[in-house]
Amino acid sequence: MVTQTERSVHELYDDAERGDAVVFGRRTDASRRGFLGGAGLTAMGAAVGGFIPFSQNMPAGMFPAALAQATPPSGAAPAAAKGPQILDFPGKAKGLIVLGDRPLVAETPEAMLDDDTTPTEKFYIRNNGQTPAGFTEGDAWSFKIDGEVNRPLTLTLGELKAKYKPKTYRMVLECGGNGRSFFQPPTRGNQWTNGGAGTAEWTGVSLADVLKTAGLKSSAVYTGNYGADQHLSGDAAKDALSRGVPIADAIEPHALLVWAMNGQPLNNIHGGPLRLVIPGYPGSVSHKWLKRIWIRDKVHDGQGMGGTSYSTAIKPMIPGGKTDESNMRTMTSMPVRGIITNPANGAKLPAGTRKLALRGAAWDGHDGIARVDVSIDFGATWRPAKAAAPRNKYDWRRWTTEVVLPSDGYYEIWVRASDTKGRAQPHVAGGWNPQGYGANPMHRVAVLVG
Ligand SMILES: Nc1nc2c(c(=O)[nH]1)N[C@H]1C(S)=C(S)[C@@H](COP(=O)(O)O)O[C@H]1N2
Ligand SMILES: [Mo]
Repeated sequence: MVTQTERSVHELYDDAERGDAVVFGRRTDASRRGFLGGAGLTAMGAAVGGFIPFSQNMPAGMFPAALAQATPPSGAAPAAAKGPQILDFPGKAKGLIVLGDRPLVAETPEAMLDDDTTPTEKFYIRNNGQTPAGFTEGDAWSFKIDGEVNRPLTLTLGELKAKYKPKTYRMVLECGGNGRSFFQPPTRGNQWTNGGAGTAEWTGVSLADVLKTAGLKSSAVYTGNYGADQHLSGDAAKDALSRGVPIADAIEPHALLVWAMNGQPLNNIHGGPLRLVIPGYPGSVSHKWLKRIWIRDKVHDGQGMGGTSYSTAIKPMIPGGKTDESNMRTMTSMPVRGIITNPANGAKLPAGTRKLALRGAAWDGHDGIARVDVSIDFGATWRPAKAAAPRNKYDWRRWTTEVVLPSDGYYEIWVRASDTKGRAQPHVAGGWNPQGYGANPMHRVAVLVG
């Protein structure tokens, strides 16, 4: 049983400055402006395990990366002693972290997202309902399209493969709650760090081509997507999840009906025999074990639509404050995010190491990555990383660079990605909302030299 992961270290403190005071002792007024001196600095150095060359830039109220991630998510709670639970699942690599086992949810630590294309064995898992035991229909698997169409269709996977032109795109799939653990105060739900995302080669056909056969009526507004998985309660009258997208996004050519992942038949846990991949959106619209697409004449109102589900606040709300549902808007695009995939947080390097090669990835929902910058001095100075071109729209951009460390000591490598609209990752998670969507603070890794 996994019970400990609904909390984060930040829950220990009602505000970050008080957190600093508790952990590192009281800081002077000057420290609030960013300078950490005297006893505080000594304590901080001891806590992170070494001299801090750029300590004068260290922001008050921000947990050192070494402590934020080395501390089990539940902080001082008794369950912390157990530490994170490593996933043990057929076909999955050792090292994925279980965030929940009923339903099964597991994330990929940033350092395991170091491949150009995320191998299936390292790809995160997010289920909302019961995990199906596995389907044996193969190409006989069928699904239907009905509702606001001229010719309702039932198609088998075999017919899909035979009648439509297959495409392969490398695209990010990312859970809407990715980054949730960075919100303060914490919000309920799976406490993802940055690993509720992966980038695979998806093979299938454009949903647009199939919708053309069905013939969309002018009344078609939205899709309502359904999978074959059962609600957690086992109640057959309830859907595990039924979300949808506006028609314009359903007929975007990259929105695919997918039967292969990374060149292999789509496995059961990722939705095989057939799933949707609708890029740019929270992953929850990309239904696995696809059985039905109901074309609606209004915004779909299935399980996981409306209220605070997959919704962010229109006008900023007080973190932890009361929710006004009329101030909530369904998320239609994932925010910009950059991660460092090498070195791993907490890496210890030999004394005298001066040159450090960095690698990572950056992606966003729909606009594309414009630049990736890194800092080794707590954000005082930044330098651009080299970002590889995406293979196609909705691909991530792998980035690399090398930094020079002036001496031994404790460093934090920070990465900040910016999208083509000029939006960059914030220092801390902003836009607090009741269910914790869209947190994308800069990723930081702690590195100890010597
Ligand atoms: N049928 C069905 N499809 C689903 C889900 C689900 O619970 N049931 N979860 C969704 C969510 S919330 C995400 S983030 C992605 C995760 O896909 P993955 O498990 O292949 O990584 O699948 C989506 N598709
Ligand atoms: Mo998700």
